[in-house]
Amino acid sequence: MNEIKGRVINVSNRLPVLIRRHASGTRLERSSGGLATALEAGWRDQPGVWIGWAGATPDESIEPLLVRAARRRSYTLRSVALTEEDIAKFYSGFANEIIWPLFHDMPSRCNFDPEYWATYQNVNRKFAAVVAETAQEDDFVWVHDYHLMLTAASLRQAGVRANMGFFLHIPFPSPDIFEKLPWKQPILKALLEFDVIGFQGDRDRSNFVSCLERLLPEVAVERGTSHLLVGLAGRRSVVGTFPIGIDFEAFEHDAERPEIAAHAAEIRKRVADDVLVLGVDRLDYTKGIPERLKSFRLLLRRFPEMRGHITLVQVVVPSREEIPNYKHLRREVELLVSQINGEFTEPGWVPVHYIHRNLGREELLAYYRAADIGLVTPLKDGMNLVAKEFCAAQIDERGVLIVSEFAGAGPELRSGAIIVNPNDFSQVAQALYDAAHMTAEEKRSRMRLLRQIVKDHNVHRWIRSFLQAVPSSDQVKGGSGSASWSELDGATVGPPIASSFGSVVRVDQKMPGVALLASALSPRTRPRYAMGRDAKLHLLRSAAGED
Ligand code: ADQ
Repeated sequence: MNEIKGRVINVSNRLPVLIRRHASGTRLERSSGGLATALEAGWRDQPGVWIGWAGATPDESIEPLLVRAARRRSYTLRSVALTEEDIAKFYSGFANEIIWPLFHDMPSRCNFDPEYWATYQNVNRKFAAVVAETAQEDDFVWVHDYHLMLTAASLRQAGVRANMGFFLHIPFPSPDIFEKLPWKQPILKALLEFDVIGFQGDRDRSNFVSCLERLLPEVAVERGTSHLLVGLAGRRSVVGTFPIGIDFEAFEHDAERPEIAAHAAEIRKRVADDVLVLGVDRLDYTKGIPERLKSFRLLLRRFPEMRGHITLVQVVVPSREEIPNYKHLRREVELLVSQINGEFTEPGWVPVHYIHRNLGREELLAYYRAADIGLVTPLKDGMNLVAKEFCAAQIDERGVLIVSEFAGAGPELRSGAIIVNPNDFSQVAQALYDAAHMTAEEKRSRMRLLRQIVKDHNVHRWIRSFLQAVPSSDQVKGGSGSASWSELDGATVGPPIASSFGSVVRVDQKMPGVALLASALSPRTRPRYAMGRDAKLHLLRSAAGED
């Protein structure tokens, strides 16, 4: 990260802290959700600025609270003032009633209200105004997620010259879905104002490029084997794949603490010898919670011998409760839980334990440690960090991970996890049955492999690889002496290229799009993974290189 000459300015809809007003006064809380969890962990000890909404309508009490929160951090916090109307039409409206469902392939859930679009543009300008006040030319402005797709365009108009990157934490849809968006061209054009555009997976990146080719035929796309280079109206953007990770070491370290072990033992005592299946999600219709419950019900109907011997603990954190789709979901989930419990409960055994609240980190880790099966079955998900957290906390290597093929984590973890289609209840029920009957040896080899993958592809590597993809200003703006596109791409064919930060960038062959920083002085063995039919860990080959 020290390759960036100036500071990194993170910009996201929410700050990592949230100001909540209660009858008794104003309180600081941690923001929930995957983006805040990952970025907070990755950004610990890094200097810079984090710009975002503080979660409350602005007044004079906000600034002192943010100064206090920044004292325990290495970066400063700057808030963007949003009105209640902004929150309703930009956050709940455009971001979460249009982009969120559309990008998760659920267009029938969209509410294409034109007023939302006007507010979305306006709020993106508000964010850009705070960034413009803060950013200097040497800084790197890193904008996160679908709430802020227009900020680079506003910043360019305001004459800001800093390099800018954008990372989409959620999936990018195929052209047939994306083109339903009434504002598709302006959004694509605005995204191309960023110097680097990053996606969670290759499927997302390829969907984005297909949308460009269909909707903006004047765009030139050069395909390398790693990043793509996209040009429009004299500007060039690097387009890459950067799968997000977690702070593995921190999860592992905390999971080892004696009080977590004691708490996990307490949870296990409550379920006796039952197989403990764990689901942990924000209460969101993309996470496939009703489908998961139906699969569990099918398991109990199809395999009566499992009754009394398997328990599902489903933890949900309340989310976006002001949006109608989410209110209905809560009712649907709670009805299903009570139907399943009504159908199967016996003296001493309740099949589904339902927890509707935000768990503290200790409690969450204790559940991860206590569980025999992590059941992560979103209908569509950019990555899904719960799958990775579960593996990191499985220090006893006892657990089995079942993960959806439609989560970004699916392709990444397929060599050690059981991969399922969450819409195929029968397949999920069978996967649960198989996981419950897996030998201890197979579980251990699978979990060891998963933990190695999650450890290697951690959040620090994610940040490094994104920042290494940032081209120099000359390269992007195409000034005299600028690099050719194939040089910018860092293609695997031909010699390695010098990155803008004076390092040498190569491409990770296993995860195209992830750039590796090669250093002749500090070679490190990087294992390649594959799970054989006998579920033993095989190290296929090693490659020298430092990420
Ligand atoms: P999210 O949709 O929020 O993130 P996810 O990646 O699973 O989804 O992260 C959820 C986070 O919330 C996890 O860190 C988890 O521990 C925490 N969490 C969930 N339920 C909880 C509970 N009841 N109590 C406490 N904590 C809970 C978005 C995208 C994802 C992408 C991330 C990061 O939708 O696809 O992986 O950003 O890029």
